[in-house]
Amino acid sequence: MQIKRYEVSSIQEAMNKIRMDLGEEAVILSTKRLRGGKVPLFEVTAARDEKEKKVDSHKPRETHKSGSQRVSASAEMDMIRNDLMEMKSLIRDIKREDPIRKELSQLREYMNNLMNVLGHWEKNLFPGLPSQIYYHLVANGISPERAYRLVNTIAKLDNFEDICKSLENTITSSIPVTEGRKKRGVIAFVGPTGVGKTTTLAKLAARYSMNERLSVGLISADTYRIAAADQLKTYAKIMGLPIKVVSEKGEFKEALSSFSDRDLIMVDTPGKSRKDQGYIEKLRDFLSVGVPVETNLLLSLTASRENMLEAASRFDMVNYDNIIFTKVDEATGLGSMYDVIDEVGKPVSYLTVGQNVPDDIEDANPGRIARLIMHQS
Ligand SMILES: Nc1nc2c(ncn2[C@@H]2O[C@H](COP(=O)(O)OP(=O)(O)OP(=O)(O)O)[C@@H](O)[C@H]2O)c(=O)[nH]1
Ligand SMILES: [Mg+2]
Repeated sequence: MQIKRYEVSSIQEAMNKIRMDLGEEAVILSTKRLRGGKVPLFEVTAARDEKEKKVDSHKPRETHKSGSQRVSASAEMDMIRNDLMEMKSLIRDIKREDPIRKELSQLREYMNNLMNVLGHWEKNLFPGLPSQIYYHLVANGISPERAYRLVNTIAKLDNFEDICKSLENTITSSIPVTEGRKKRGVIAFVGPTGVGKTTTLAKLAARYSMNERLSVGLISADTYRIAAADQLKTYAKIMGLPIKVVSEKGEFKEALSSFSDRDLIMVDTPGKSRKDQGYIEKLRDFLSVGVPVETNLLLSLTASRENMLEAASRFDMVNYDNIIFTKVDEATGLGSMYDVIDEVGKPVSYLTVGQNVPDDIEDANPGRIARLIMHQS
């Protein structure tokens, strides 16, 4: 075996040198980013197996050519994988201090997906058209496991568009949505910080009170942060709706009975960090007031799939009835909705699609959700 080491400023430069020195049969043994220096520098080690070359040279020309292409493709794959590893470790290093943690974790998840795709690619799980569909689904944010499962359900069709259409129908029939909008009673909005609870409540309050002419009362239980309730108070004032601010369960019960003449009572709850021990238990206890409370869990699609799944499982304890996906307009990788819906099994009640109150909200519709999952729009 002939082994050579190169110091290069780009992976492409390494590939060119390796091809020239060692030929197409060469394989990459390792790539390493050298630290220090003003320009990026990589150390690439490549090798060529002399024995294999001799044997190959006796094979017919055509076979030898396709063998070389395969080795070269696998060498490039090694390069890509090493690059991704390198990027992942760099991200891990800076993640500890960096304020843009969320974006980095999304980037890391994206790279994990890529790694998975490369893994499946190498194993050649789906040759031909199904593999294109598989990459399409994973690139859209569906987890590799669920993409694999979906690809296994596809009918024997022979073009990409037809297969996508058929998968879209399969997904449409698997999306549960809330049947019949609530016109009376108590509706609460729960979820992680900043997902859009207060804004979504305001959009729906406007819709119910103005379009459907229902009498609506608002309750803000968000007294954790200074002036947190002011946001909802402002909306209430604009819409001419009564509002009560409550900080504990007794006050909440009183507020509910003072609104007993109202068709609909909408309750805003505070978002709290997941590090806040006991918060979900307190929330569950707070919402157990002896009257049915329809609870909506809000999940922002700008969060990673893992974050959404983690939040869905954390809020399980409050036994929420519906999911509202927020920030459709800002998110990429909307396929992650498929994982959440499939995992959680609760109906989706609304999608929110922007910051404008009251317009940027839509009733959940299975066909629309399936299109977002498959085509992102
Ligand atoms: N792009 C976009 N932004 C949204 C959407 N819904 C809410 N927002 C924005 O998200 C930010 C947070 O919204 P809030 O309604 O305050 O979120 P919250 O869940 O009540 O936040 P906390 O009470 O702090 O936990 C605001 O800037 C909203 O305008 C949406 O559908 N799309
Ligand atoms: Mg809020």
